[in-house]
Amino acid sequence: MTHISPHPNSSSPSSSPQRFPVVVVGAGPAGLTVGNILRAASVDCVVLETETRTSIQQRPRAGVVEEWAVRGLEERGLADNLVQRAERHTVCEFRFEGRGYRFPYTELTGRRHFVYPQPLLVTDLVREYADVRGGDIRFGVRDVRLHDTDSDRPSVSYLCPETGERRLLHCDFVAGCDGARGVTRAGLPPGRARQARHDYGIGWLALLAEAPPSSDCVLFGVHDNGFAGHMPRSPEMTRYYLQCPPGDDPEKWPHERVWSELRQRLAAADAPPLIEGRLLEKRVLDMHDYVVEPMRFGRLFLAGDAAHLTAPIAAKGMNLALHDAFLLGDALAAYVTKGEESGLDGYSEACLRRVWDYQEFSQWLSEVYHGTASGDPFRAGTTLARLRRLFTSPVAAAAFAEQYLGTAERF
Ligand code: RFL
Repeated sequence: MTHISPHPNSSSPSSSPQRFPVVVVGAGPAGLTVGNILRAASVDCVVLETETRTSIQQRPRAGVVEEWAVRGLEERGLADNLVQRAERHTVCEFRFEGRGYRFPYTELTGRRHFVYPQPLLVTDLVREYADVRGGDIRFGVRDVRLHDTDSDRPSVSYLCPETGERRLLHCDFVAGCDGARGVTRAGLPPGRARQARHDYGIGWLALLAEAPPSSDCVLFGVHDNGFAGHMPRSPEMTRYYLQCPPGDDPEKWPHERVWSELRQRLAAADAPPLIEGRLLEKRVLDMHDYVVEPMRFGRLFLAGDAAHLTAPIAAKGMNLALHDAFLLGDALAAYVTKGEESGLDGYSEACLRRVWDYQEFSQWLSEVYHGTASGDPFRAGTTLARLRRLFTSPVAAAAFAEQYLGTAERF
């Protein structure tokens, strides 16, 4: 957090300040959902985004949306395309010791996963916010800074991409939705926030293949060479993951090596061969999680990856971002339109209960995925025991399904 300098230098505002009840920093799923909820309640806000509209609409990332999150979007008028176009998944499959084991989670719970690529969801949310609900969104902003967020008169400033001038926005609240590399978390006053972090000590090579899925469902390959994942994204696109050393160079993974490892790690008797395709994305993710507590500091509220990162092990990050955004958007709207404070007061605690539950599940699932390749025969033994339990104990299967789908009633 900085204070605006009264001197006429590069960081002083060069046009008259504007005023908004809420400034939202970041136009990812979290920020755009908050913005849409505010616009629907006729609350004025502005969304600041460092990238261009085209760039955020094309960034390939998540794909799995949990059913409760779809309902939450639907209730807020944000899920028309998703409900029409998303694929419904009812089963996933673990492959280990050369065999495939299908896990029919819908049969156990009645709930499904929706598969809808994040760029499509972001495209829908931007269109609804900017083109339908008439929301103010400023793309390509630079050097966003927060000021006086622990006072009753916070403000946010940024450099305008067209003129290079610093613009100042006064507001009542700042929604920090700028993801893992944003500025809002970094601007927290030292000593006011606790950041818990967990490093898995492994990497995943994240791949996006221009190839139809090779199975009707998500596949998890648990193999001595390391984990491999197969995630259908659309009839033409499939996301794959390969466990690799953290910090590995994607250039060490040419086309032939990628497909050879995928074939080995996803092998199962009687399974059809993988359908190969051009690799459109190839990047190494170092697996780690963090959680910032609390998620509120005075007039600054963090949401989504800005507040907590969940390695994509259990496909939870975007779902948590949406959960935060529902609570924050509703709470801000209730405060601004009706003066109700309870939503804002309870925001951090309500979000963090689900966040910690999902973090714990990711950690548990990580051991299932990575234990056999750890080189430690003890961990390999317990990993296989966890897997076998899922397919022999109905109680263990029901508990896994609940966590996998995020359906627990209370967290
Ligand atoms: P985002 O999506 O990162 O959006 C933040 C936005 O803020 C902008 N920004 C700034 N704007 C203004 N000022 C600044 N200083 C700014 N700094 C940054 C950024 O440009 C961006 O537009 O955060 P948000 O909204 O919290 O959403 C979080 C999700 O994007 C993330 O959790 C998921 O993508 C995680 N994730 C998955 N989540 C799931 O629920 N299901 C999945 O299947 C799933 N698969 C994945 C994933 C993440 C992946 N990667 C790349 C880590 C697969 C992958 C490969």
